[in-house]
Amino acid sequence: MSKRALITGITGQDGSYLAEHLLAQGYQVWGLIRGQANPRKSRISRLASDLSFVDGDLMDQTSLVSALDLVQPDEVYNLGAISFVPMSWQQAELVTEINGAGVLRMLEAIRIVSGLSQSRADGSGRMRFYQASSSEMFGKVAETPQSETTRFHPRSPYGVAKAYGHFITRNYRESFDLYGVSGILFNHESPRRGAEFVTRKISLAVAQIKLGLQDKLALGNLDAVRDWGFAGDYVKAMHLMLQQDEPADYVIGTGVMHSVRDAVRIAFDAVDLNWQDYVYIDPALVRPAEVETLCADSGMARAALDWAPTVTFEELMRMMVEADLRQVSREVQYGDLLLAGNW
Ligand code: NAP
Ligand code: G4F
Repeated sequence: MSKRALITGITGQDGSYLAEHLLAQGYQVWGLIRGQANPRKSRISRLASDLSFVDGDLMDQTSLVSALDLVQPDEVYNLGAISFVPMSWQQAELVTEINGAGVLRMLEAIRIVSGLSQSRADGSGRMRFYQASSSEMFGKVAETPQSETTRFHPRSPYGVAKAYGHFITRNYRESFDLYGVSGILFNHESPRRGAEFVTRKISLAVAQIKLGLQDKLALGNLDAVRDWGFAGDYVKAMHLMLQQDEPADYVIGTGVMHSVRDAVRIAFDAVDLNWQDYVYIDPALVRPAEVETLCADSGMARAALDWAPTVTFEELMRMMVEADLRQVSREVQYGDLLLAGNW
């Protein structure tokens, strides 16, 4: 019998790569879809035609119970969230509801559908739960690099909500013996990354500038440093975490730091342009409280999961620029409006 997985956040970057990975492993995969006519459903359906869908929303407890009852998954991957950090200062309450309380709703749905006492039972056959925690929880970092034992100091309402989701997952593991793990993932990108995030904003702008469709690129803090990896590598770590005998939380990253300035330079170099001719600073894009640096110590995941990243940052940025050059050229050729969300 093939395993069954339910993924929230199926229409997002990670949901798409995880669905492809699980389908390739022989899983039956369901994606939780919210909204009346979610326009991103057709995009993920095109990529993964064997995928099934079930309606639901992390804001709606009953819909999660119904979805789990219908699908009866072996594994639940909770990737659904408002993931753009600046939005969390604009709509802090909504972000807290989805990214924080939404985790609690899913954990409760698992308890309800499993039978409230079952989650204390022998452990075989119980639903396993993955929570998408974030390096944003480290915020104003207490040490470098950051590991599973580094204390949290989140710098945004997003980071605070993710810290709640992290601790409630751990608490349900300790309170109810629920098989729940959190992956503390550092920034991961791909050609499927949303156009609002800095790497994709850069790769898309570079493609448009190269093709004569854009003059300048406005950015915020060029000195911010991140540990950036490839999303296709990181979803494999999510899956591995749920295959372990004992549930535990893991840090996932490359251990290599780069600045936003590095990202810009590599991307413009890829098309033989000098970034200083095009990039300017827009103070409105600087955040009220910044996470200045992040760097992962993934020693535990490398040892216990045998996981390692396969794509360097330079390769990643070039991959994204090349993908955007192809996409923008196609859109010019066919006279479409620029649909940055198209994969
Ligand atoms: P993404 O591309 O922004 O996707 C977010 C997903 O969440 C979308 O499918 C969205 O669906 C869904 N969603 C939003 N509100 C929802 C709600 N109320 N109920 C159910 N689903 C909802 O994000 P991503 O980059 O794939 O990241 C996946 C997860 O990992 C997120 O939880 C993110 O916070 C976390 N994370 C990401 C990174 C990273 O670098 N990418 C690092 C650490 C942690 P709609 O189509 O309905 O909007
Ligand atoms: O690409 P970003 O928006 O990603 P950020 O804020 O690090 O968050 C991402 O990674 C987290 C993991 O640590 C996830 F939890 C979260 O869901 C998301 O996927 O910004 C990266 C850096 C920031 O320091 C930002 O200030 O780039 C800096 N930056 C400079 N100019 C900019 C810009 N970021 C954006 N989005 N746009 C700019 O113009």
